[in-house]
Amino acid sequence: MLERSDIAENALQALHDEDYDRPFNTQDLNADTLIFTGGRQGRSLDGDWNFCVDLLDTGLRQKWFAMTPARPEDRIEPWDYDPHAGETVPVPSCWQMLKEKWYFFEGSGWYTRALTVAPLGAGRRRFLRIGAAQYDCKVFVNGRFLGNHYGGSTPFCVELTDALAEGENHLTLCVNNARTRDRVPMRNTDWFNYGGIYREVTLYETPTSVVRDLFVRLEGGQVVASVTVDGPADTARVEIPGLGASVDIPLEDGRGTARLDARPDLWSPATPHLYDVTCTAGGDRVSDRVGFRTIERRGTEIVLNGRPIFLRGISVHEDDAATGKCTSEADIRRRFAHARDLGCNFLRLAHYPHHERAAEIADEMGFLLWEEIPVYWAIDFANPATLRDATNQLTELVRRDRNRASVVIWSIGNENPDTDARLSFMRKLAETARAEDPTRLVAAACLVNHRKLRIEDRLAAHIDVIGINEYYGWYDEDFDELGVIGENSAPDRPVVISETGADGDHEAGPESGLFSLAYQAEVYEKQIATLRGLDYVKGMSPWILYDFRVERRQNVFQRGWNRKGLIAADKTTRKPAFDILAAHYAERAAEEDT
Ligand code: GCB
Repeated sequence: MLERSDIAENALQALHDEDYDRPFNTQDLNADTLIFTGGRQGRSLDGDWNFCVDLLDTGLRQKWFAMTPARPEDRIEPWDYDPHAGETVPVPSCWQMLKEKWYFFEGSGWYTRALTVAPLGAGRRRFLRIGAAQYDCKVFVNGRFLGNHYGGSTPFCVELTDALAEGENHLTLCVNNARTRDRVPMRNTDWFNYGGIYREVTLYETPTSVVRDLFVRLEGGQVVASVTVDGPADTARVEIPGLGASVDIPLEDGRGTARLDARPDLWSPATPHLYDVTCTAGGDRVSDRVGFRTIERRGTEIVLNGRPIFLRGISVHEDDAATGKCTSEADIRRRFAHARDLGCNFLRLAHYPHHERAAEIADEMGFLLWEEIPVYWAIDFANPATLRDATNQLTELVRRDRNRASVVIWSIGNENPDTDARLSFMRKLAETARAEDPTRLVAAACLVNHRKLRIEDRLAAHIDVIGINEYYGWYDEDFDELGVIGENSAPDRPVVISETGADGDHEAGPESGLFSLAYQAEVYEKQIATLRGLDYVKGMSPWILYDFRVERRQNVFQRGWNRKGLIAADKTTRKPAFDILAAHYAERAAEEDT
């Protein structure tokens, strides 16, 4: 083999080096490198990108990212993929949804596009923001490695100030969706492992001082704003014109917090008041629409703006038959419209951070939200690298959405085994959630102790709301045990039934019994009747609004789908259980009004 250029410095080494990816697994694009983007005018980089799947990671081994555009006849060495030529795919998208042969593909996907920019003025900076890429994303510009992000559902930013030259540049993203034991989630999930850049990609230009973070909230009865600025600014000004309020915040090491003298009308599902907030610092300017409300736990009550509330909820995945995990404004609005038809005031956005538009729309429409990170099932709790990844995903989610009044609960895990390692891991996550945001409740979806038939989980002492996933009438056949659990348990804090339900196949399901629509409806009826008698149950989010795609469900009724939806995967066909839950929520809502 000849050695002709420095791309693959040594072609044989590229074949033999099994540490080829180590330099690129830096995880240095994380919560601390985010910039605040509310109110910024960005340049969309969505659209067609060159694309290639790469099962063997040949691209990292051979350094495809370092290839420059050339005509085939001008190249001096053979190549296995030309990132500047070949087929294109739309961004955002999930590759599974684009070609049948990519349906089960798990590995690296290479995205490349040209990016032409004007000269950057003196004292200006550029940042690239990727809304989400599943799961590991490595960023290269003009052949240079600029950073790596782990976590499939949170945004990340990379500074391009020094990396882009005037004129044409080449941006390459290597996105890898391989499931591994140490990740968050780990290898086994009950939702589909999509891959790709499936949320928006945007280029922002800022002054030297850039607002990295803005957190505005009601705390201790006062409106409080915290700002983080990267750059020479020594004060930040926060204004809420609708309240005639403003404050100059002195910055120390780029950070500052101050109170505003303001009396906002409170945000609630019935009165979703929002206020424009602007923040200026060193020539940079960002803005947001913020609602103000309180949420707390008092004994076994969940208390919104001083009044106990029952969460009439539904769980929802970000999944679509045609686009996978790639969503749209219309898709999100349809989800909320269906939730409204059900009579919900609450949604559980399972099991990972959904698109940020969801919480913005919930703010406008007046829904309460449970947001979650994918600490799901048997995460590698003893592994510090896994904790680091989970902590970063949680921090990115909280920083992205902590100005959203709709978000009332940060959920740090789902159905994890009650081990010492898990308890230590989850306590640290609860601490992170509270340190980043002391104004919301922390929850986790726990399991009931089936042996002792009661709600019992050591994590409960460290969270505010105990989520309980229980499937009496489905996975647990003896329905009567649910009543026994109810009697045996005396939790000292609110319980939300974060999941319950049953599969019902609307196309091929039998007339009766498991997988029939009739059986699904019966489970809902029985669940509602039993849960109604449990005083400490302060909400429910049954599983789930729509049927969703998943690899591990392959019986004749499932056919690759979890069929517990109240509505089928077409997002149109309602199953009978939908009306049963809607009738229950109508009753509950009427009781609250009286
Ligand atoms: C659960 C999980 C959820 C599953 C669901 C089911 O307990 O939390 O992710 O999809 O059950 O349908 O089994």
